[in-house]
Amino acid sequence: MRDGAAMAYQTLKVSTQGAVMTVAVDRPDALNALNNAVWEELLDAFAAAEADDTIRALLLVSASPKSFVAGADIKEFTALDGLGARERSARIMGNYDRLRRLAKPSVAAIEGWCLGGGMELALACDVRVASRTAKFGYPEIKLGIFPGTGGTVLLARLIGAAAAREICLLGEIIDAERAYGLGLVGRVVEPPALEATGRALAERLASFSPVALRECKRVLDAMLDDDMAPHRPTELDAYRTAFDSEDRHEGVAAFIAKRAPSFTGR
Ligand code: CO8
Repeated sequence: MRDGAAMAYQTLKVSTQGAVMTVAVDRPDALNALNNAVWEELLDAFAAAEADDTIRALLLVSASPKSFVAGADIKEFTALDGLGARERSARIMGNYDRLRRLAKPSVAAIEGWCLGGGMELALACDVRVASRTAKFGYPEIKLGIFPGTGGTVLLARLIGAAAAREICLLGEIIDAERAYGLGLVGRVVEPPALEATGRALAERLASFSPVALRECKRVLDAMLDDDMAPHRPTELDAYRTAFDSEDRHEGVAAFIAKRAPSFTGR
C-alpha cells in the first residue's frame, strides 16, 4: 500500500505509514462499540494487512481520547436469542483468533474506554500500551451476561485465574495503573506520549525479521489455542444460557433506558 494512503471504510479510520498499518474504530456516537459493520470492516482491514508484503506491523489506536472501544454494540443484542448469541459469539471468537494469529505483529495503543469486547480486541494484540487515563474492564456482568466470546478463558491465561475472576465477576472499571499491575498492559504513558510510543513499538516490531516474528507468534498461539480449545464449547453453551435468561433482557433494557437493572435469577 502507498505510504500515507488511507483506505476508505464507513466505521474505521485506516492508514499506512512506512511498514505500519494504523487502524481505529470510528463510531464516536457509540463510544466506538463493535457492531456487525465494524467487524466486517475490521476483518477486511486485517486481511489487507496480511496480504500486503509492505506492511509488517499493525497498530490499533483510539479514534478519539474518549474511547478505544466500549465493547460490543449492546443495542444489537435486543434482536438476539440464546441460539443466535451462541452463533454470533462463535463467529466473534474466530475474529479475535484471526487478529491474534495474524502472521504480522500487532500493537494496541489504548486511550479512554477499553471495555468488554474492546478489551478482548486489545487482548488479541501482541503488545499493549495505555494512556494513564485509559479505563479497562469487563462490565458484561451488569448486563446479565459475561465475556463469553473467548474473553473469559483468554484473560485467565494472560493474567492468571484469580485476577481474571475478579475482573469477570465484579465487572469493575479499573484504571491504567491497576491494569499495568495486573499485566493487562505492558506499559503506561502520559496521554501526549501515547501515539508516539505506540508507533515506536509498531516500528520496532516492523524492523525485525518477519519470518522470526511469524514463527514466534505461531508457537505462542499454539500454546494459547491448546489451552483455550477444550473450554470453548462450555463457554458458548454458558453464553447461550445467560443470553436466554430474563436477567439478560432486563440488563440490556436497563442499559438502553439508562437505569440500574434489577436481577431476579430467572
Ligand atoms: N453499545 C452500544 N452503545 C453504547 C455502548 C455499547 N457498548 N457504550 C456506549 N454506548 C452509547 C450510549 O448508549 C450513548 O448513546 P446515546 O447518546 O444514544 O444515549 C453513547 O454511547 C455515549 O455513552 P454514555 O452516555 O453512556 O457515556 P458515559 O460517558 O456516560 O458512559 C460508559 C460511558 C461507562 C462506557 C457507558 O457508555 C457504558 O457503560 N457503556 C457500555 C459498556 C459495556 O457494557 N460494554 C460491554 C458490552 S457487551 C460486550 O462487549 C460483550 C461482547 C460479546 C458480544 C457477543 C454477542 C453475541
